[in-house]
Amino acid sequence: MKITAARVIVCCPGRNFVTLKIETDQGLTGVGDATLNGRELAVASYLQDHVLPCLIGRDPQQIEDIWQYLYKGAYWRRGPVTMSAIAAVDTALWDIKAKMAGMPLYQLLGGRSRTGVMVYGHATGRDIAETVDEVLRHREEGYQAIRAQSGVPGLEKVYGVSTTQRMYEPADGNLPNEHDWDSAKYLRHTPRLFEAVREAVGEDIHLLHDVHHRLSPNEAAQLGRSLEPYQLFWMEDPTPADNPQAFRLIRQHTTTPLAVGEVFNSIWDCKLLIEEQLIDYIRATVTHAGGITHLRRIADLAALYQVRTGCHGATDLSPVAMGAALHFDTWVPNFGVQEYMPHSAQMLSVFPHDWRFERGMLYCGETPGHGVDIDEKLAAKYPYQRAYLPVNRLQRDGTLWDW
Ligand code: EZ4
Ligand code: CO
Repeated sequence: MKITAARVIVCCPGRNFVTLKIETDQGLTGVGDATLNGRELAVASYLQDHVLPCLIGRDPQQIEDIWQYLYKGAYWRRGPVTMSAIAAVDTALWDIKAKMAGMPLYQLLGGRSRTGVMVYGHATGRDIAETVDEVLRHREEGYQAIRAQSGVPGLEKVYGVSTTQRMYEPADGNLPNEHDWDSAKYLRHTPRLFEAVREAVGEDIHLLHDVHHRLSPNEAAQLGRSLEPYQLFWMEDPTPADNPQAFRLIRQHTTTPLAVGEVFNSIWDCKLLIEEQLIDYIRATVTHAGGITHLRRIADLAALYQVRTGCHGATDLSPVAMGAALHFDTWVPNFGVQEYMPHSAQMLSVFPHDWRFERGMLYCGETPGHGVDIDEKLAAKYPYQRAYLPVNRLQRDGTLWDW
């Protein structure tokens, strides 16, 4: 069996997606997601100019060898661009292999560990009252786990809170927008938010919160402590994990569970955090951490230390990534939760898929492969539009801050 063609499709049905499609001499095709929010064309070029020429003629069944070839063979290992490109190839190859076997991907991985995938939704509001309403609305829709974010008094724009609409799109500017930040205001406000949310929603709903890398380790420890009465499912990205040792300090001071890893690309980013049991959930996902082949390795390492998975699932992970993630989640023994930020109808229309949402759960389908394809004709109607994630500056003096 041979790979006969491979194409990179960049489209913008409401947001940018980079998709790889691989064709074989036996008529089977596979797709993989390579979207790197705000840096899409770098991955498209990496694939198009440097990876695809090496794929033509190879046996698509050799998933492991192709993974090693692209990872070790480049000499320049890791990094988001490289690992997203490898992920797209890997996901497309698993799609092909599962189609060859006539099985949904989760069967090929080892079979079903659960009936469905618990997801958490995003409840955001400009103030506490709006966030409480959104949390209650999610509960009505059947969500068992809900992430709560709200505007902070005195700050104009903060992470995850749109001033104009209910949903937010992380990459919201044709040039980077600027947000403002003040850790003291945020630290005062957030326990009040969770006091109100917990009071309104009762004890049975899992509550999550994303700090988005903005606190120092000591501030993160303070926040974790102040949130303990509200029994969070997790506190996400409390401080940048560039220095994983920083989590020792947070861990010593709070029992609020910690989740990290949406910007991780490799098992090496996860190693110390997992081995020292400094986190409870690892958020690496298929697209940015080297595909199914590498994510499985991360999950197996995590399982040794009772760390569970919590795959990133914002809208910049395409419906293809969601399909692959759901097969992974259905199989992985140490599953925790899956993030779910619904795509728009327009985005979904470009990616025919068989996964479905029902009352707080996502279910992968039974179609052979990962169950997601791309409608290339429709994709061609939505050309790439430059879009950036915002940057974050301290309100006090404009110092560029973590986003
Ligand atoms: O900011 O996916 O938990 N989810 C998140 C996301 C990220 C975006 C970045 O592209 O933090 O909203
Ligand atoms: Co996050």
